[in-house]
Amino acid sequence: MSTVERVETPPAVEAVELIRIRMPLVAPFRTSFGTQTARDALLVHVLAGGVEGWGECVAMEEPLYSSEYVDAAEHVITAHLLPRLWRNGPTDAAGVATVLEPVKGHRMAKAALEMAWLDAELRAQNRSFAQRLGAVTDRVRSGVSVGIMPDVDALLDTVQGYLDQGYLRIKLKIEPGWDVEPVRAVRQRFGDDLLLQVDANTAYTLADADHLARLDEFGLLLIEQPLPEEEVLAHAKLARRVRTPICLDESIVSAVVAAEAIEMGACSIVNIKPGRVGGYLEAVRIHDLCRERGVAVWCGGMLETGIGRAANVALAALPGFTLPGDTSASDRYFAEDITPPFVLGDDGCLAVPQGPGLGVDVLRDVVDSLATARQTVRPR
Ligand code: SMG
Ligand code: MG
Repeated sequence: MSTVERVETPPAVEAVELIRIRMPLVAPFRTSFGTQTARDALLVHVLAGGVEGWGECVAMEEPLYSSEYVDAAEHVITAHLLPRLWRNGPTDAAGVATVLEPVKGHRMAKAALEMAWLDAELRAQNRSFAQRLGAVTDRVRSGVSVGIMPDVDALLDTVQGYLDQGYLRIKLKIEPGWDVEPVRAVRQRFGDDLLLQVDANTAYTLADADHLARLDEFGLLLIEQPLPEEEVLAHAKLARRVRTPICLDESIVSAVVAAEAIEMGACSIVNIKPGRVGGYLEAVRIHDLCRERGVAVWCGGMLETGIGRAANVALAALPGFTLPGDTSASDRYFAEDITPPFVLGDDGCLAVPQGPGLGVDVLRDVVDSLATARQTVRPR
């Protein structure tokens, strides 16, 4: 069982710096809900008794992946979450979620704070995220998520490029009108051994079940989140009409929902994203319950900077993460990252950071050069 324990004396956080950065993506990334050309990320930098901690909020610029978006996350952090944490007095990282529990939703905002608290606490204890979360390996297998392309030729070129780099699994973004044909083309070109899966980001309805069943002939690892977030039961009905395993992403917002979705038969695989579920400690709980039930999990991605990537890679080193994740190398996203870059090894893996806390140095000059706004919040 993974360790989610408390410390004796939590460091008192005396200031929280909220930094917004804008990082251009190396290529536009199109999904069923829109096209992104830059990552507008919110960083949380806490100072606590001589140690610092970093967190990253994965909310996007617009509320299109889910209801959260970065301006709202920053607002709820300053207006509601930090005031509760200050009022409570020193809180260890495992207590952050409990203190913030009365505030409904806003899981990505809560997760960013818990992450920064965890980083500070672990740096003070000279322990790594990997140790704290329960990692059992020091390298994690990397897949890559491939956006919707203008045409099939462009898609095949892009997939070829990623395979040449050594990625071990390809995920194709799909939507109505861009599904069976691109999947067929990739399968035909790269063969049956390619680990291949698709992600619809909620773009279909249960009425599309027969159409989605046409993907069955391509031997996909999974179909990720074909139906809307709230339609968990509909996913269970769909799962009975397609042979390809259903994996849930957007729908799984907590360990409770994960347990119910599995019991309902709505998914046989879970994409774990710590931001979506309120933090790394809840992510570990979902990992644990999936493992108990024999449900495979893999680590999702939200176009994280090196800060979020460091923690994701540590999480993906837990034993239940049996499928390659959307934990790609830094250069898949950015020309310049805000930590030393994560580089894909010859084995198609990323190395799990081993140093204290996140185990990566934040390049403060790069952060400053990308910053679009910042504010410092202190207890009153
Ligand atoms: O970080 O490599 C990444 C992105 C992986 O496809 C990815 N994420 O639904 O799983 C998903 C999407 C959400 C973000 S799309 C902008
Ligand atoms: Mg997804």
